[in-house]
Amino acid sequence: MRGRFSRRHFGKLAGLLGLGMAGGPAVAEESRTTPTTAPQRPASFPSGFIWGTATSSYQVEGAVHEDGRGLSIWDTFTHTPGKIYDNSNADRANDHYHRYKEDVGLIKELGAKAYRFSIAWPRVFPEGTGAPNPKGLDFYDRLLDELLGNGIEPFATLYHWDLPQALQDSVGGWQSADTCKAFADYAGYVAKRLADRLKYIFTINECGRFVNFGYGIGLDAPGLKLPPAQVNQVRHNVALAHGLAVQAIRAQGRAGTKIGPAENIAGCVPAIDTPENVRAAEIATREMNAGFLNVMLTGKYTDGFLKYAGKDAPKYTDEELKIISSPMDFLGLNIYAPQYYVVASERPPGFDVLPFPSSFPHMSSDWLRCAPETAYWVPLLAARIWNVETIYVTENGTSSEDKVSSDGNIYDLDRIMFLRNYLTQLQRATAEGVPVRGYFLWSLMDNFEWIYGFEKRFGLYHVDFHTLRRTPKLSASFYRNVIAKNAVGA
Ligand code: PNW
Repeated sequence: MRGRFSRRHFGKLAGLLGLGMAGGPAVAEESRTTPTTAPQRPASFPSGFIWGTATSSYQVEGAVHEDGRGLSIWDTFTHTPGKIYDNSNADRANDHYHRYKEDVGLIKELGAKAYRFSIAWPRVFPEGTGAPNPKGLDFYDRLLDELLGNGIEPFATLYHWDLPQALQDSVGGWQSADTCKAFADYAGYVAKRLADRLKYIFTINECGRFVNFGYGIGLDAPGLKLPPAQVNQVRHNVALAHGLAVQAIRAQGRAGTKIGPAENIAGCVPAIDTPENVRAAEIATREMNAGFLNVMLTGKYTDGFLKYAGKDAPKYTDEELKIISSPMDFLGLNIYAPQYYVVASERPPGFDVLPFPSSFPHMSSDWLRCAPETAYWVPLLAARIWNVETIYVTENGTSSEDKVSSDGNIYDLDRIMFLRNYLTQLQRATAEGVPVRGYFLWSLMDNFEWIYGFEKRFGLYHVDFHTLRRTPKLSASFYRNVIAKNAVGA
């Protein structure tokens, strides 16, 4: 062995990394002989809990010019100078398009039984609408077979931000209801073609993020800074597209296909968990998610939302609200950081939002505040407010510096700390009966992190973006252990 570890240390590490080294038990003599109190009870998840990992098409596939794929707004955006921090693009990314078999092998190595990926709309309809590309679904056909052949359940997202550029050019993308119609056609087509093997479909990933960042403040593709009334109309159109897609999948797919969104719910956490603050967090969660989740699940915009929007409120019909709230089968929640800590207030609507102190800890991405209790409160409040019976955590994970050590390993202890704490809180929720049925760790492997390019790494597997070699980080061993035990702390 190389490096500065003693043999005993190395044995321990090797054990952790699952290297099967004959290092001997790395347990100090005294701890073997000291009488212990009752063994620590592992915090188990419900039986049948689905453990998975996640990626998205533009972030991993590469092969942007292959097999008739059209351009997406992210191709255009990344090739516009100044938009991406490290001036990179995802033309090649992880080359998952060609290496998917190896990548399915990585999922299998973790023992995960589910994989959330996304389908690139411009592969299927290069112009967004009109004639489908005859080769457009071939890759996903192969991927589905490979996953199922390895005992991994596919969960596909239809829209993870790669809007066909043609729709942006012709009708202004999500500014137009024509895009909602095109999305529904695409959703129906995918369902018709793949529903024999694809049983779980997420409509849209993180409406909240791409509407605000893409159309409001211009940081994400397509880079627009529209006035509030137009952003609200985009928001409404996206919600409508979700509802139309649900209907199209029901109409053209198979009975029993499960459908839902994968939303970055604006998580509102009680600052101190008194009954009054918990009630305040509930009110806040409803109001802060009025534009997407609440309207999708109730068919109404809240009074607060409409009052706040005032003259800038979106234009809509009652019929559209019905479509938006088409019944779903589950709620998918991306859970990273809390949006707000709240306390009760005497003033309507009954909560106050507290400012974050600058010393609040965050992970390697500065927006990713480390607040494990988010994984407890967010699903609990969502289930309570909207009375949902099935929740999937569709994303959770963290970026980390992930330096490769001199011994070739990546000791991402901060990621393990993050996951251990978030999963402990998630387990607490399931133990109290919150209906979380599965968890998708973001991400299977390092990939193109949008405006941060390749600078931010979220993977369980490290990717060398020169050689494209995948290497498990220590957190991959951590997650494998969680999955094997169906528990944290075991
Ligand atoms: C999500 N924020 O994006 C996306 O669904 C993934 O594609 C992405 O790679 C992952 O989370 C990690 O970033 C987010 O600023 C981007 O709060 C930014 C935020 C949240 C989610």
